[in-house]
Amino acid sequence: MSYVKEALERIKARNASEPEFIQAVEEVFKSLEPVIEKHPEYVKAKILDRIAEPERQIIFRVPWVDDKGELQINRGFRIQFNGAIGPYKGGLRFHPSVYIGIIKFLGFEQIFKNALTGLPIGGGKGGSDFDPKGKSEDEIIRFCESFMLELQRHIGPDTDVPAGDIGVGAREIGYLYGQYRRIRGAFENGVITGKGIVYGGSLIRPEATGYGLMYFVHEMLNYNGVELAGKTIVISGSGNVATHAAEKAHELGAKVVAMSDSSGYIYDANGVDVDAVSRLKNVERKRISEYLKDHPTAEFTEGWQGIWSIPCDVALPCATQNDIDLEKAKLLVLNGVLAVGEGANMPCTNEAITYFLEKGIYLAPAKAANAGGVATSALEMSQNSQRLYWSREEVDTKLKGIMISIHQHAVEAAESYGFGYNLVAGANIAGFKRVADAMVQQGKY
Ligand code: NDP
Ligand code: 2IT
Repeated sequence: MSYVKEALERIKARNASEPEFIQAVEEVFKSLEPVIEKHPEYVKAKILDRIAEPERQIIFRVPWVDDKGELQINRGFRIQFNGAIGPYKGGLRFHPSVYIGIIKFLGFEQIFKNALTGLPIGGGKGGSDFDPKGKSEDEIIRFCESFMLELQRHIGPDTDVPAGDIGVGAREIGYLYGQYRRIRGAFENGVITGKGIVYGGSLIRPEATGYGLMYFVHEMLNYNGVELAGKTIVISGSGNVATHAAEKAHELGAKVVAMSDSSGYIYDANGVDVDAVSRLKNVERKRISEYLKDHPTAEFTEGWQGIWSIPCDVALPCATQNDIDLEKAKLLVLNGVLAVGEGANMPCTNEAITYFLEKGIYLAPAKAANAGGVATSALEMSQNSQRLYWSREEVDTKLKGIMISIHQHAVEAAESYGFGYNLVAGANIAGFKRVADAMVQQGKY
């Protein structure tokens, strides 16, 4: 048996109760056979066994008092997965589905994504099973303060730098940083990214994941001689990533006809009014069905899973993991989809990915296509270290350059290991090699 297969068997046996983590590992390892064959030093260093075992996992109690005066207990997580190329870096997810397997899959993906940006950031992830939905502002503050009271002892601008993810946006980052600053008694704002502009956030960071996704998809299509302008797009989700991807898609001349939240999806043949969705979901915190109040010709369908039955040229899953399975992938292909851009982390199952690749669909894999968010977080860290602010244009130009260079590196890595134009394999290989080389050069840890 090859070293890749042997290591995978060991990792599966050790993490049997974490299916999402195993899925993420299998997806990466699938691309690595020819790399391991060419690099015996990786086998000698047991690099696959090491890379799939987090350097450190922290699980903690988060007690907080709700508005009725009742004590609530949530579970907090931070996984410092790999620090070989920089301080641990990755978001915090607050969602009731969070458990160790979700944080591990996200942290594992983050290692390679961060390496692909070319910036000095290691892989980490954290979060809680806390559900922000329906909570009052005071409850959110009390939860964030309690969460940070414990987390603060494990993070710092040069050790581990969190940011947002599902359920954690600028509001939560503000409360988390406020508590960190109060405990430390110092203005170390490089400790967290996605901050408000007035206290050290970077311009373009809120938009970066969605914009970066569109820069990547545009580059992928352009490289293959296909125009993005004029294409019909379906986007799942209506949070940070989805709304900024939709905004940039319209700017680039494409038409977004459908978006969703966890309750259902809207279809608007005139093109979705992105400002309206963004206000509804991210400011008023309402359900997406309310879109119909001001857009009476649009349609709402209950249930978020049906969105992929809408015919489109480009599908952008920007909500959560395992959104597109084999069945939905078949439906999309049947309806003529040309390209899929993964804005969320692991939104396609491994069977769906294989199917899209077999059918010649251009597939922009998450760890490359959504890397613009964390890349701009690293740019925020640079500005904080310099105690300077860069202009909107400067950050946006850097972001665009990073997305184009990730595409180029993925193309080259895939070609040099015999995969042809396969960005899934290319992103896995390019990200993996940077981290593996750093690990080998640093000894046996
Ligand atoms: P948000 O919390 O802003 O938005 C999440 C969106 O997905 C909401 O519209 C939510 O609906 C919807 N959703 C539908 N089903 C689910 C489900 N089962 N679980 C959770 N959400 C669901 O998150 P982001 O936009 O920040 O993140 C979206 C995806 O992008 C995630 O996979 C995240 O890991 C990834 N990502 C985020 C980055 C960032 O910078 N924020 C960077 C790179 C990747 P509802 O409102 O009904 O809950
Ligand atoms: O999945 C991701 O890359 C993020 N949630 C962003 C992480 C970050 O540190 O900006």
